[in-house]
Amino acid sequence: FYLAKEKKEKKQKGPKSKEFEKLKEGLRVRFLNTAHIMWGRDLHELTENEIYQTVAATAKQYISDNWIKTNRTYGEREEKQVYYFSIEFLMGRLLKSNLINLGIEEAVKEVLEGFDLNLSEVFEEEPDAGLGNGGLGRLAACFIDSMAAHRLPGHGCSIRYQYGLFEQKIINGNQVEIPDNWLKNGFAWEYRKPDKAVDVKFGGNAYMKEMPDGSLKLVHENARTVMAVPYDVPIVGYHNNTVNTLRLWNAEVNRDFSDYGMLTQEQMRQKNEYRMFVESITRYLYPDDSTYDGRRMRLIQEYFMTSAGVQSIVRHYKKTGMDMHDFAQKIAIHINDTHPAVAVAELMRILVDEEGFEWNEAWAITRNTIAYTNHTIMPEALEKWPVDMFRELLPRIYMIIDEINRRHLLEVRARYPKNEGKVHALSIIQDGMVHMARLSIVGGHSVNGVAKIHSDILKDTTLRDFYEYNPKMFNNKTNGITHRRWLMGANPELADLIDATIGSRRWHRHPEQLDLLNDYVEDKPFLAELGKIKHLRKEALAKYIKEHNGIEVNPDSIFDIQVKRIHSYKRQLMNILHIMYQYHKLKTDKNFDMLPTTYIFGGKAAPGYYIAKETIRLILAVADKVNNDKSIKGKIKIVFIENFGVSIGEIVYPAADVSEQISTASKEASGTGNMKFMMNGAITLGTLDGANVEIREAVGGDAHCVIFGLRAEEVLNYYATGTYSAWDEYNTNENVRTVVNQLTDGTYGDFRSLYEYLVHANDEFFIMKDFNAYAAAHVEIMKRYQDRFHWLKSSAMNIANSGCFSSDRTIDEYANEIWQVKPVMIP
Ligand code: 4GP
Repeated sequence: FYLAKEKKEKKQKGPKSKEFEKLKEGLRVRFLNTAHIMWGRDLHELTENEIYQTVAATAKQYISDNWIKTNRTYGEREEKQVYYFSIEFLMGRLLKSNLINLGIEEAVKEVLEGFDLNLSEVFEEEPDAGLGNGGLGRLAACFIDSMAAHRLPGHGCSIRYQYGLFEQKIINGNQVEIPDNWLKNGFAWEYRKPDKAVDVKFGGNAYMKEMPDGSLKLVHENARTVMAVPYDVPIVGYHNNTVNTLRLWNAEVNRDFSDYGMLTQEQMRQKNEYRMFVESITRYLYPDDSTYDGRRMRLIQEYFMTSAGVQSIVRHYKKTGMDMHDFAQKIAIHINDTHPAVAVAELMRILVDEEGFEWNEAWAITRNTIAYTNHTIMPEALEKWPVDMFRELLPRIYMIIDEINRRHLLEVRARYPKNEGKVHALSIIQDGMVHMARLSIVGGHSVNGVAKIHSDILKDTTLRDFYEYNPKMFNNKTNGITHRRWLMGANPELADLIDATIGSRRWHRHPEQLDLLNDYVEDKPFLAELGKIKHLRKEALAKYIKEHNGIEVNPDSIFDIQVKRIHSYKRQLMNILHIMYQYHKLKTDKNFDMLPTTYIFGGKAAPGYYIAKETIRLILAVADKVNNDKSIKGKIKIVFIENFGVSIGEIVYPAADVSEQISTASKEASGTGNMKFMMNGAITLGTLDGANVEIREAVGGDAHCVIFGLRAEEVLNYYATGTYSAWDEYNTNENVRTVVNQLTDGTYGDFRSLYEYLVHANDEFFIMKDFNAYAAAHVEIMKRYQDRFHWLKSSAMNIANSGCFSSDRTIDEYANEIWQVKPVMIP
């Protein structure tokens, strides 16, 4: 750190290059002008938020030239384009990453200092664009960052939700959900494009009508038309001139809608109802799926964004003058999980109904255009829609899916004569439901999982029949994270240290070159600096915790962190039960000792997910008791960080010593938090699940991570044979029984539902079964932590071998193996 800091200071003190000074002067002038134009007031009269908006607007001036140039180049050169459809894009804040990508962060910082303004404080004014729940949405955000960084013509398509994922407040020891009104001061990065609006149709009747010449024509009558208006967000490439587009769709009333004029009461009522319907479409991320209407709204959202997206792609494509027959050579559409799976039928609809293609040709184009990624094997997330709901909402789309399925089953029956079992397993429409994963597979040319083990499980179990039917289309693309945000942005001191140590910044563009650090993993001066930086990040998190939770934590204790959505399979419950166990030992066993540890949790529970909310309540109740017990001399501190999201993550990941990745093996498709921790030098304490398997491989085995617990085969075998008995486990495992009993004996309050869930509902995710192994893994962690040299070496090994988990690597694989797109230089 000091090495790096010294170098940086020298750089700062020395005469700056002329170019840098010119850049600063340009920025200064633009900044002042922008402030005057936007607000009509003097700089010193502006609020902090107005300053933020001014800085963002200034940065946009450096972006827009390149945006225009990028679009022009793509069009002129007729380059193949990728569109990444995702119902979530969890972008977080954009100012810092845009400044980093533009290469003007340092200059902006200095210009602001000239006005007595602090850039870090300006960053804090930006609301997180929380248009996602968790892994899937954050992955999409990392992917568009990497596409732009690698000059790939790749764009995002999603929804402009008026309210993002709820804001989590902890009130009286419980999670409370507050609407996330993130747009209240406007979104600085969006550009409304009303001229690019398209119409999306819902409901009505669709049928084929015979024309006088004997041909058949599709008629779709009495549909409700919703206007989809795009809001475009520029996605800035890293130190190149590429600026791609994230297009977010907003639902608005029809062009000819007006509530003026002479209307009868009935007409007024209909208008109001229509307006309410339209405005509800893009209001909330993830409408309440516990009700029929909530689920129906989700399907409306899915078709809304997908139809708008596909229509606008086709429209733009035709405008460039290219031949629709070449569509699949020039366009790739990626569907991020099944939410945009209706793209298959929507593209067919456009090709057949509007462009006059014959079915087979349209089908070939559609299949060659579309590819699908699966993100979870959790059955509740594998989308199925009741036929009745589907047909009523999307009559023409249903007709098309029915026809796709009819033709598909003809092939299936030819392949497997007299095997109705196969027909059942492979049919898109089955038992009154439309199966979206099946539609995605049949209608595309590629299916991938998101980590090796996950892709294997898809082939062997979840999608086995489809794998046997068409093995060639299955592949794996292990997830990644953008190292620009999660290392260079979140941990600049570490980035500086890496630069100074390996004597090169090439890894900024080629993250695989982080492996040059492998030469230094035993270098004592380097390790000493690494240790200091970790301490610095821990102090920063301790300060955040003090300010937000009022809890004093010791930066010299082990920071053991689990941050992610709260879900039974992720087993936050096992984590807190183990802390209860340690506390119990401290209180009752004189021979027991442990290293001081700060256990940090963060994550949101879905509003209707009772067990997850009870888990939060338990964590908070245990924290309350343990943190206030002076007799244990601060050996354990427990912190629940409220409202965990992208921006808070940027403070949390760099501060971890231990990364808790403890899902039941086979359940976590990949995980990406595990990669963020690793890249910042935390040691993984995990099961052999998701990308943990590959993290272990990358760091060279068990010496630099701690693996425990049931393996995926064992878990799947227990499920298949039904031979796990939680009751027996409870009765024979004393450690577990002691703490599980504390759920109901009043030690922390009444947590009967959790007790029942474990003991009588058969502990679905093997918490009790894995408990002893988990406790032993913690003992191992503490043993290793005491050997400072080896601990730091492990930390360095993790950083040095994290390059393959950059989303730049992942995106290159998608580009080469699925999309067939090439980088395009923007002049
Ligand atoms: C998540 C998976 O649970 C996680 O393992 C994976 O890393 C991530 O997708 C990105 O691939 N799934 C979801 C979801 O977020 O909504 O299904």
